[in-house]
Amino acid sequence: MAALQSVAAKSAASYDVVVVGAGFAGMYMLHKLHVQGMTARVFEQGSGVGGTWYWNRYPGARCDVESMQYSYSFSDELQQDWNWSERYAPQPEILAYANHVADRFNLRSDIQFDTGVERAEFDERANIWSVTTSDGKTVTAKFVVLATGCLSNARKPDIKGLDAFKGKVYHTGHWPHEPVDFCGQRVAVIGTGSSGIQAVPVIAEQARQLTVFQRTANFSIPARNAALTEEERKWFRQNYPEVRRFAREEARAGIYTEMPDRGALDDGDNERRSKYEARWQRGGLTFMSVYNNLGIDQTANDTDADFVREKIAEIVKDPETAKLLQPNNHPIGSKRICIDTEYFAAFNRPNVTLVDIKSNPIEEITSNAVRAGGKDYEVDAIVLATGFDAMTGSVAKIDIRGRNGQTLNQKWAEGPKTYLGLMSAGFPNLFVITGPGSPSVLSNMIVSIEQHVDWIADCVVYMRDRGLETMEANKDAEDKWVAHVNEVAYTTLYPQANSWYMGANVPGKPRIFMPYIGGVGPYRQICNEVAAKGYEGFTMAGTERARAAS
Ligand code: NA7
Repeated sequence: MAALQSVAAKSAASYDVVVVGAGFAGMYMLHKLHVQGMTARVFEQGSGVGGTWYWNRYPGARCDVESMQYSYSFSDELQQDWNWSERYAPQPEILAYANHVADRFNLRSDIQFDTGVERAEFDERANIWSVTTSDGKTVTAKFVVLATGCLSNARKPDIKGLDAFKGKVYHTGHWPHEPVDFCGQRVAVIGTGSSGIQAVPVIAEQARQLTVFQRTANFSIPARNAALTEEERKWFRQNYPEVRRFAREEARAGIYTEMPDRGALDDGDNERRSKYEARWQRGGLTFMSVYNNLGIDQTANDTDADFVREKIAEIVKDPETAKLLQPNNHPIGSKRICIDTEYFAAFNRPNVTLVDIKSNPIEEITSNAVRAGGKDYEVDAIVLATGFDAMTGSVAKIDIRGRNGQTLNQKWAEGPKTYLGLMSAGFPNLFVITGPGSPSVLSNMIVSIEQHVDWIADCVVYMRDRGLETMEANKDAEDKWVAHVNEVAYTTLYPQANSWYMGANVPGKPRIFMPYIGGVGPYRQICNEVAAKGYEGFTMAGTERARAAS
């Protein structure tokens, strides 16, 4: 590799690495590059760090992974110092944590805020990327790392008349920075995924009237959120080495929890019910790990789904509303399970109404109402909790051109193709953090982010040490990986749901199961083995020369 620039060359518009995005992935990537003495520039379209947690400021927004585990592990001092206040951190606290990390590790001076990356083009003669930003400037870099986030491209639905609505329209994924007060207002929430489910109970407390427009009922488990005690924090702090090791190496989803050793049908009805009840009382995402076959065996899954449907019927007083809220068109867990605080109970309030838009679709939005099934629901404000163009949406917004001028959008027209979710053939020195083809959104994101950043950072140092110019995924390795990702997905119940994992929430998006379902532990092992074999499946230009020299 033409000598990587020294830190002294920092002010030049040429860097070892350009990182796109200053969320948790981009921030840790920058920190690693600092440690390795590389020059880097991070471009971030928001005015601050935090990524998802910068944009998703809607009422009730909080993480669905427990705070003590949804946090960086790379610095023991950091994890010993930071005081999470609740079992599930609310958005403002996660954003404060992101800001603390940016300050503590001196990241800000290398982040350019309010700047989107619009184009990245690989120059095959010079082996260099040219990156053009929204301020009209172009910088060059040896490597580009896309830390663009999986749920960062908020999707506004194509509903007739939406732009003509006279009241305020909000999207949960693009919430205003100033406080939004719904007191005394009639509010519509469209969408009942994780964001809608978190927002509804909070908005219900403020609004005069809340109308929830539901297309698909979702499974949701009580979060049982509570203040963390000093004793709980202390337990984690003392046990972090094992908690983090387990999350990285053994867990499927990057979360420290029990690993079930039996299937749902191995227990009798009473035993099974009491286990579900215990997990329901405990609350949280690990509800799905009561048994080891809930994600793969339909009959086993039905026992779990039936339990949750019964719970919904117990909580919701009006039988008709309860029936509508009971999910019945996908296996439990085949869409990311939601966790909530009093979501179903919110429908017992006199000011909350559920409208089923599966059987009575929204026809249009008028200047003052949402019209569905021929009826006008007059509202003052509309909250779109309609999700994201997930996993690929933010990458697709950048005009990325690799070898022979091919764009990444052309290459991914029929679905994303990557080797290990890290690189795509034909796009040398371009890495994706938690990209499609890696465990990503099926895991505790911070565990997956740290694994990818460490792997990429090691790889860049490997190349620097050997004087290597380019690294690129081999087409055959990529094809095999894409086939493997699909094959594993189809051994599970996941593909049965019309989920954003499949791209099914975006009209016209190819239906491909995007994340790798093999589990973070096995996936990490695969990545480590690939690296140990001299980056098997990748071509590094100059490999032979470098090997001969060593
Ligand atoms: P999701 O999970 O994609 O949920 C979006 C919701 O919006 C879902 O209920 C959709 O119904 C609904 N939706 C989407 N488009 C429309 C239109 N056009 N009309 C009516 N309803 C619509 O996004 P979230 O933000 O809630 O959560 C994303 C992830 O963030 C979540 O999984 C966690 O990991 C955190 P549908 O199901 O498509 O029928």
